[in-house]
Amino acid sequence: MSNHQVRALLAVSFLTLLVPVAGARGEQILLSKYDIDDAVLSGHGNWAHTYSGTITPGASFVNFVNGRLGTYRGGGGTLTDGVIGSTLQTSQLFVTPQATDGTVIRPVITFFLDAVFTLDTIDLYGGDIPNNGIPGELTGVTVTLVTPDLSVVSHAFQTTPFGTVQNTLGSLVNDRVVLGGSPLEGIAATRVILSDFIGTNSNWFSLTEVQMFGNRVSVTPIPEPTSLVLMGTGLLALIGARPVRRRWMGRSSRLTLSETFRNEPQGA
Ligand SMILES: [Ca+2]
Repeated sequence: MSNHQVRALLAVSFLTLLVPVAGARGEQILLSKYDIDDAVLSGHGNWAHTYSGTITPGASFVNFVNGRLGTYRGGGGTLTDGVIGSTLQTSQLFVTPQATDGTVIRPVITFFLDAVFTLDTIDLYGGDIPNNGIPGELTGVTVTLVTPDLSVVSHAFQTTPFGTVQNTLGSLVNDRVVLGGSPLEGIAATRVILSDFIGTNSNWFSLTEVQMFGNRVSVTPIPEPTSLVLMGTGLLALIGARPVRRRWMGRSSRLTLSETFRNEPQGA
């Protein structure tokens, strides 16, 4: 074996060491709170859920029975309480893409992470309700990662059923999103947005718990514009009236975030 071949072999071996083990899962990420656009208020179709944040009721609709949309902000509840529900009263019912009266309904759920993470897995638990056909019918979802500097990266995923409980249609009631090998692999995020849910029974799907796994990333916090303005004021006082370079002006991706979604998520 020539020296060149040895060097190439060593390089390949080193790279192999750097590649994460397939299927390896990082730590479970604490989801401190979540917002929802186009939630269906608790009680529709006798399904119930809890939410601790503010709930702003929206349009009424008819989807076989009466229902009402709501905008949820700044709280936690059924989706992150650590309980895998086994009843209609412990799993949140969603409607998409539209109700039977034609009302367009596009749920968007924004999860706020307690730190910066790269994600490897998102588990969507539908509810261990074997005598119902709604949990587990999801087949796809779009995942959007919001980075610490508020740029966004999205990818549409097909989900993989997992677990042991089947619904009345024979589908496993849980669905998994694997980010490894996707364009979202290795991207550091502070928020995770789920939207464009595909796969329903009639036009319903359900979630009783959402769990995310990944690796904690160490980053230098980026000052918010307000603190930069304050810092700029202090600098101006120190150095007179010389203009201060406003490096945050380059963060045009902030526009992308609010343009992508109708309401920019609040909080962290
Ligand atoms: Ca739960």
